[in-house]
Amino acid sequence: MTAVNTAAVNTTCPYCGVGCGVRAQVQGEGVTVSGDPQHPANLGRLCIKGSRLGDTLDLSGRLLHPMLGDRCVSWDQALDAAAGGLQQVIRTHGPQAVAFYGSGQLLTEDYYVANKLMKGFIGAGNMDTNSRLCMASAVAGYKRALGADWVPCRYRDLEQTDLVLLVGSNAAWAHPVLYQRLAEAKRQRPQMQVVLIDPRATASADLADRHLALQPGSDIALFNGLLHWLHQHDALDQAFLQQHTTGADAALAAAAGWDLARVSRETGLSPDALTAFFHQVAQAPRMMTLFSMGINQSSAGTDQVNAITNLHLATGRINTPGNGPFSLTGQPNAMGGREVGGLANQLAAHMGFSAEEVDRVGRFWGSDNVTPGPGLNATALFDALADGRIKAVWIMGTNPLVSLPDADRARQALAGCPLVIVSEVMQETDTAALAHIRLPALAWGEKEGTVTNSERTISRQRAFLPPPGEARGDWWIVSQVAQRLGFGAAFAYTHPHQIFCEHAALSGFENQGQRAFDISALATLTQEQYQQLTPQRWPLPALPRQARAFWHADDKARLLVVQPPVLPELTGYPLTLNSGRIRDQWHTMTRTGKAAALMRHTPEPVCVLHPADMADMAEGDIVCVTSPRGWLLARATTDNGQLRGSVFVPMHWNRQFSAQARVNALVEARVDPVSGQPQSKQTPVRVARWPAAWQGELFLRGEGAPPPDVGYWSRVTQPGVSDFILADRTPLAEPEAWLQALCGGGLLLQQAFMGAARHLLGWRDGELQAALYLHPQRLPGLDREAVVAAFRTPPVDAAARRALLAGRAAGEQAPRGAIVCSCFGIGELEIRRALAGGCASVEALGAVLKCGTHCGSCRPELKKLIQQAATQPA
Ligand SMILES: Nc1nc2c(c(=O)[nH]1)N[C@H]1C(S)=C(S)[C@@H](COP(=O)(O)OP(=O)(O)OC[C@H]3O[C@@H](n4cnc5c(=O)[nH]c(N)nc54)[C@H](O)[C@@H]3O)O[C@H]1N2
Ligand SMILES: Nc1nc2c(c(=O)[nH]1)N[C@H]1C(S)=C(S)[C@@H](COP(=O)(O)OP(=O)(O)OC[C@H]3O[C@@H](n4cnc5c(=O)[nH]c(N)nc54)[C@H](O)[C@@H]3O)O[C@H]1N2
Ligand code: SF4
Ligand SMILES: [Mo]
Repeated sequence: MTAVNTAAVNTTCPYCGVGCGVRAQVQGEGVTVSGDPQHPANLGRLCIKGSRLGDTLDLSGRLLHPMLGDRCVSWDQALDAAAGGLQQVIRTHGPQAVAFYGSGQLLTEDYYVANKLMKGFIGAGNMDTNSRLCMASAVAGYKRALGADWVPCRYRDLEQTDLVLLVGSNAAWAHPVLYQRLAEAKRQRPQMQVVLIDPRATASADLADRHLALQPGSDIALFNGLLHWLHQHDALDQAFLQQHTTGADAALAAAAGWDLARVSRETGLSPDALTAFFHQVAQAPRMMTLFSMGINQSSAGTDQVNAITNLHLATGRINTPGNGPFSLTGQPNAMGGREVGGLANQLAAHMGFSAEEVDRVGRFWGSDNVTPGPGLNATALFDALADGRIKAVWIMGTNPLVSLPDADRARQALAGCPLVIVSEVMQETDTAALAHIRLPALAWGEKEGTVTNSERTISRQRAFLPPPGEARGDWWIVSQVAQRLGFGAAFAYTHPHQIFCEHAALSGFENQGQRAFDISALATLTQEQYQQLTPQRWPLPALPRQARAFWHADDKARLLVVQPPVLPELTGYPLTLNSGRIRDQWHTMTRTGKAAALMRHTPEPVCVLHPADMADMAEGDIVCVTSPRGWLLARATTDNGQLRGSVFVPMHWNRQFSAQARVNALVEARVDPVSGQPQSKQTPVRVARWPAAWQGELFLRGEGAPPPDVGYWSRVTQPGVSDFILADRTPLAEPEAWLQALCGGGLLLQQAFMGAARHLLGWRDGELQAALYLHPQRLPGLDREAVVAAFRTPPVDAAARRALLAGRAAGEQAPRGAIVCSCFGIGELEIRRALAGGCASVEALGAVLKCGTHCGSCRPELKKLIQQAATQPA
């Protein structure tokens, strides 16, 4: 790679909404990445995903040329085709037949241009984003309670609070740098209490003084019960309620139905546990509630958010240091999308669709075609694709055939759409496979623009790599299409700086302190100042404005009457499927799936069950999880921290990485009536053993080999090798012939029968071409890294060949086991040996093995292993 810049460049991490500052430097063929000590979000820290960014920048698999179908074409051809196709649909069927579906991972400048084109010039409201699956309920809840999409907290509040409720958030894995900051704050002030409210004992339980493993979907029961109890115990801030809120009487009257017995019944928590928690809340002088997808992704997500805001308003714990309801943003720029209006029910810059707002935005944009009303949100948009109302869709920076609920139906809907345009960085994704036109976008490290993190801080993403192939910034692509649609004058941008300044100006346009989002002070930045922009927290109005506590017209916040979700109960589907993140993968794996180091923690899709729910299944079995909508295959693993009756499956696996493991094939598109956000966390399912006739692992020389035709496969990323975990229901009759056929024949085979297992190595010209390890019932316990290394450096002596045939490393080297610490590649078995050798703390393990001493994300797992070693001595 050639650098555009060999000096260290300050940029922002493209993963989670913590929004860490990153310093990237091109050195030789690689890029070194470190935390930016000056950035207020992370003060130099990075988690494992951030530290491994350098591993995800290679160009393998990248979409580098515009494509029509499978043909590479010039930009002119592709842009003409996109614009011509859109124009034809608009002429024949009207603007309502067109939709854009974007992403919280686009840059603010990208979104702004797409939103302006769709809502301002094409003239329909159908511009939504994957934030609908993520932040929509938080946005709706904040708007209802506070009058604006206004996050009333910042990270440094964590150092000033007394009680932190982590609700539906596994921050240890999903917002790791923030979690480490919380851990540090607790080390400094051990009296600060942390309560985890999550059906599962996740890695975040590590920090918790109390874990409330409530029944899925029972958060409103808990918060209503708490509100009622505080009211009865005279622990509300009556003065604050009087002065700053309305709606308290109705909310308290509704909560009064939630006595301890009822709350206990609904949540599954004992009355003692509940009262202890209620006392804890009553006594804390300052309190923060950090919430994320366990709250938002519900058919009552908005009410759940408002159950939390009710609590903070009723106790006056908001708008002061160390207090407040804090929505942890998922994606790096979900907040930026909300600022530009990237949801179908927003127009732009925190404005909606009143006649006055439509007129104002129209005058600002110089368009008399601004959509007069909202458009279709994500699930409605796919409904409209299914029934043919939408005839052209442009998908940018999201992979909906993996991430949308009812994903198989979404696939059918997209397959039937006459014009599908996909802007992507990768050539093959589940969604891109159905595109008529694929447009190559610049990726992180190549693109320029801004993002806004969870605490409203706007930071620059900067390029340090040259544009590869013909890839272009998303803003450029959209502007080019807009110009071809005849809107040239409004889209004559040549640099993201111009877009940012226009966006900043719109935020202040006729604002007069009425709209929370105002960054008009940045509207006059020069290009040089934009290039040098340091992190800035909004609001940043050009004209001084009066500070406001809340954004409703009467300056008061609202308490709301909230109702728990109704969870579907279906005969034959006794378990609740919960889905979410694992530590080292990001969403649909298009980036993290490239890094072998990030695959070692969880190399294949898992289904986590409580031991009591295993029925006739055993740890390590392949299981089939079935809902009324669809099914998936994953490896069963048991965890005592899993709530009985509930199973957890990661959201990440997709058709590029596994045969049948998309969790959203099972999830029904039930949405919150206020926010339109789907209920991704509670799906009725059953789980049964998938009767594999054999299991095995196959290694083939060269990356990117197609998966073999078997019922279960899962791809494990490795350097230079295609590594598949396999299983099938029909026996593999002739493994030798099968392996020969996979490699085009001519292999010199070496094989061994190891008990019930059968191992085969295939050689050609002294080089290892293939390795196959088969077992009748279970996955052979291999040292994957040792096998992969043998493809690079063949074993030199007989002992080493024997070790390879056995699937082990040569010599005395003991196996490492599953990787726990990804930073230093330290495995579970190594850690267990160190524990047996006398290490008794995370610090001692760190001193001996280095594990847990870099990003800290594995520290909860280290503690768990220490506890296990203490309770079950070897
Ligand atoms: N490693 C990693 N980090 C990420 C991402 C990633 O893909 N990988 N994605 C980013 C994005 S976009 C997002 S949105 C965030 C999400 O961050 P989180 O919301 O923290 O992550 P999830 O794993 O989706 O879900 C959080 C927790 O909600 C719990 N939960 C499920 N049902 C309920 C319930 O009824 N009540 C309560 N109280 N809890 C429940 C789950 O058990 C789970 O532990 O992560 C961001 N960070
Ligand atoms: N069941 C279940 N479903 C869920 C969730 C869950 O917890 N459970 N979580 C939901 C949440 S919170 C989220 S945020 C979504 C995430 O779901 P998605 O948005 O579908 O996931 P990503 O893999 O992040 O998709 C981003 C795509 O954009 C591409 N890309 C990356 N950078 C760029 C760029 O600069 N430009 C362009 N044009 N493309 C780019 C990537 O290659 C990738 O294909 O999933 C949601 N779905
Ligand atoms: S915490 Fe989030 S923003 Fe920070 S380095 Fe990790 S993934 Fe990136
Ligand atoms: Mo998200």
